[in-house]
Amino acid sequence: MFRLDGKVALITGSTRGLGWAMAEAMAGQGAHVVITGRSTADVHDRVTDLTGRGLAASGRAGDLADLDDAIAGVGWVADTAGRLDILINNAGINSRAPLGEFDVDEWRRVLHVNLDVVFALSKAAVPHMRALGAGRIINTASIMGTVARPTIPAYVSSKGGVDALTKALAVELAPDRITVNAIGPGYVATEMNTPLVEDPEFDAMVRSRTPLGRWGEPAEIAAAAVFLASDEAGYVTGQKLIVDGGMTTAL
Ligand code: GCO
Repeated sequence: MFRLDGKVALITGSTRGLGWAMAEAMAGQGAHVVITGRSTADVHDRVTDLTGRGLAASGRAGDLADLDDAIAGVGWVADTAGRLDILINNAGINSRAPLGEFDVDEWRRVLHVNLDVVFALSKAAVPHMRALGAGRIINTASIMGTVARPTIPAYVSSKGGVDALTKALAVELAPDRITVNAIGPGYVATEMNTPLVEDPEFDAMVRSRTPLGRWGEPAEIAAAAVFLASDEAGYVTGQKLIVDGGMTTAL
């Protein structure tokens, strides 16, 4: 079960953090994974790491701020890998500041990467998936959007938008047998969260507010992505699979 042999998976933001964990896991399940990120060197190193283990991988560097290039990248994957079965809209950024210091330009930057890009790449991927008669779109959402905390208004709003977009695309693309789902990570020890992990008070808050009493591991989020990408998840669509150690369940 949960094999991905013969599938091509494009994973945005996959040179590190959750995206890299997803790439490793999905390549390990037989997929050809396409690594993307801003650093040409990092993309090359990650592809070499996977192919060195006998796994199928290729890569393309690019900055999602350049939407036209990002959209072109979707076509590049289908052209070079021969097909596109799975799109994981994982790339995301966070920005943290008290509201009075939170500029509209920063708001727009976060919303662009975390939401505009998800819409644009999903739209670009659909024709390639329709040609195959099926597809998987998986969005890295968050527990934010379900819940919120101070100082991250753009992140919370963008991830709430991802939740809504996931539902909108799920109902529109179901006739094409393209499922659209989201993964809602809780607090995972990734590079984006390093400032939080290294803050003793925040670390203690996460551990005390999480029934399982610890931060999540990237591999635990990757396992959810493998499931949602698999044939076995063919009847799951429009959902957000929250992987948070029970945090949003507990009072
Ligand atoms: C923060 C964190 C969170 C986590 C995660 C929770 O500033 O509170 O960055 O947003 O990264 O997204 O799901």
